[in-house]
Amino acid sequence: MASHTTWQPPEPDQRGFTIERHILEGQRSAKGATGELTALLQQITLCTKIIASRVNMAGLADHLGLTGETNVQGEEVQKLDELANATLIRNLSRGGKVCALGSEEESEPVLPPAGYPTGKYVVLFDPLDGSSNIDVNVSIGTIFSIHERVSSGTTGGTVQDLLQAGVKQVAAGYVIYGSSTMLVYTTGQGVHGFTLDPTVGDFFLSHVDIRIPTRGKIYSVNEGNHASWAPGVQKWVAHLKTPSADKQRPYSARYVGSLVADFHRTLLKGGVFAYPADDKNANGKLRLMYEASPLAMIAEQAGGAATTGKQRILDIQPNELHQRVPLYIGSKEDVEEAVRFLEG
Ligand code: AFP
Repeated sequence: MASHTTWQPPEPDQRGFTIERHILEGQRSAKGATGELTALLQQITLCTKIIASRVNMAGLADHLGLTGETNVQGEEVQKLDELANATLIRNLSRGGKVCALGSEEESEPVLPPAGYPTGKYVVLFDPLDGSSNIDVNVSIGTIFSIHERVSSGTTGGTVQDLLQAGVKQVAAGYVIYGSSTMLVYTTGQGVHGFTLDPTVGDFFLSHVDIRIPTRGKIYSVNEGNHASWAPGVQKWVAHLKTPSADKQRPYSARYVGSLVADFHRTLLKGGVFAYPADDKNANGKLRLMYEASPLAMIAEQAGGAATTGKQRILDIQPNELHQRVPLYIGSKEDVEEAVRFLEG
């Protein structure tokens, strides 16, 4: 029987670690570290704290909106999306640690403005994933992925710096703006989760070395698309719903419609999230660089797996910034089982 306990309370000596302290400890144990990645992660953390505070206010304004103050409807949601994007771009492009940025909201790479220093990293991000959920107060998130630049030179980077396979990521993470705000990240040394204490304004270590169960009991997929899935996908989902003698099935269905929220639950409880290809979206809906690849690094670092059904997500060499991929991600055994059904 698979264990469903995925994280332990912090060791006594780690209790009370702020995220800054945790990042610095990681730097101390990394041979040859210059502190640049540490500084970049700190810049990203600051951005997400700013976004978290705006997201929380949007919820409040939406609530007030019911009494006649309609300032957080449609247009405002759009503003929040833009605000998250602008916050990340403004802070990271001027912070001296990147040579280029890629945003789900921008068609082209964003370079540091003239006169600002460049650094050896690139960051790709989805500033506010699941943003259509803002107006109904459902969890949303920010996802980020960090690579080292591959182009030579000390000025702005190129699109080739952004178009790297996920296996080359040096760090990846996400922030979920939910019932509490949590930041989960990896630099390739396990996956760690921090909870924002809004009264202090800082993230504190709450989930040490998260391990995803090898098998779960939850599947997460938009079943409204059932009719346009390939037969293998339909058979797989039907299988998950069919009771088994060992009581492992039927699985429970959970689908928020915010990838960060669905992934976060999958990471902690196990199971599988999928956004398959379908008749409308031949390559699925989710973006490789801003969604699939960073979450795949986290899943693998936690002992899970991520695939398109045919290929490991982290092995895909992207050929365009906004490339889409089918995604099956979560507990190793659940993902492997999905692949067996897809292969027929
Ligand atoms: P929005 O940012 O437009 O809400 O899209 C969210 C998302 O990219 C991802 O977070 C969800 O997993 C997925 O789309 C949901 O898509 P469906 O609404 O087609 O199920």
